[in-house]
Amino acid sequence: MNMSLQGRTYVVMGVANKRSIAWGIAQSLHNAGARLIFTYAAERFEKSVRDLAATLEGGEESLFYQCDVTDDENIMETFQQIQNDVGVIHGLAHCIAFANKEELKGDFLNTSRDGFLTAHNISSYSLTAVSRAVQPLMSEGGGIVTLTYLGGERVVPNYNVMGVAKASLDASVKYLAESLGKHGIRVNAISAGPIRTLSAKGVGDFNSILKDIEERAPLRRPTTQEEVGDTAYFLLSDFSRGVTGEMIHVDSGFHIIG
Ligand code: NDP
Ligand code: KAL
Repeated sequence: MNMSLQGRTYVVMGVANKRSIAWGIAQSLHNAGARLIFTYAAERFEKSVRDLAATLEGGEESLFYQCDVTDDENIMETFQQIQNDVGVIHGLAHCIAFANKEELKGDFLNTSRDGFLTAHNISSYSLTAVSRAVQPLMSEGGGIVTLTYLGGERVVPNYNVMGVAKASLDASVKYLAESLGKHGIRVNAISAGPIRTLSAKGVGDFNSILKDIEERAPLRRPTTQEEVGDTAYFLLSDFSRGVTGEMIHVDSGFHIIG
């Protein structure tokens, strides 16, 4: 078996800028020879995504589509267009989450109905919606990977409604793995340690969270985009062909510490 992804095409959803975890995944897949398709939600990020892809050798072959995961019609049109343009897809990386800023501080008890639904809609349900849309394109089988965080398994201060949405996402991974297994499609999650991205900006006390990782995580260092990217590459390659419904922590081992 070889680790090359030459001749394969992957959809990467959620590159906002060069710090995005999705960008780390895109780089790892690209280095393995994959052809990439990028989707972005906000038009304001289109240029950023295109400019980044252009920095990849042969990146001019990449394709770009606008896809807002709150809009079922937009999702269907996007994957219909991808099917028309490229035909078969071998995998997808879902790197999308959102909660209103005001829900990401203070007491979880004060979570509003609207805030709860928004977080779950974008951060959890979107995986099911996108998996359903991509399934017909994955006619040769393949992998779907999503990104989760420890705050879905334990209470992490300020993560609040996003933790509940991640718990729902984590359960969705298992149910989707069962639904899609018969089609040769595997569904897995990577639980990443804290990485300073645009989403992480301005929420919580990121510095003290990182300090804690550096002091207490078994590897005594923060998680990098590249580490997550390479694990996504593994999960989207044939080397993980027996793995589905799984969550792999790429977090310097922090999750084992009590
Ligand atoms: P980024 O801010 O780089 O990426 C978040 C992405 O979510 C953006 O590209 C954004 O696109 C996209 N998004 C938000 N709303 C929508 C929508 N309605 N439709 C489509 N896309 C949308 O942050 P990260 O790289 O940190 O986040 C990626 C994933 O990693 C998230 O699931 C996050 O929870 C997870 N994660 C992050 C960790 C970290 O420490 N950074 C740790 C563990 C998990 P746009 O800007 O175009 O709206
Ligand atoms: C405990 C941690 C500290 C931070 C607390 C909450 C983090 C929640 C993540 C969530 C995705 C952040 C947002 O939705 C931010 C949003 O309200 C405002 N930002 C934006 O709209 C920007 C412009 C766009 C690009 O962002 C999105 N998401 O669309 C958690 C830390 C330690 C780990 C993290 C950051 C986990 C995670 O899930 O991201």
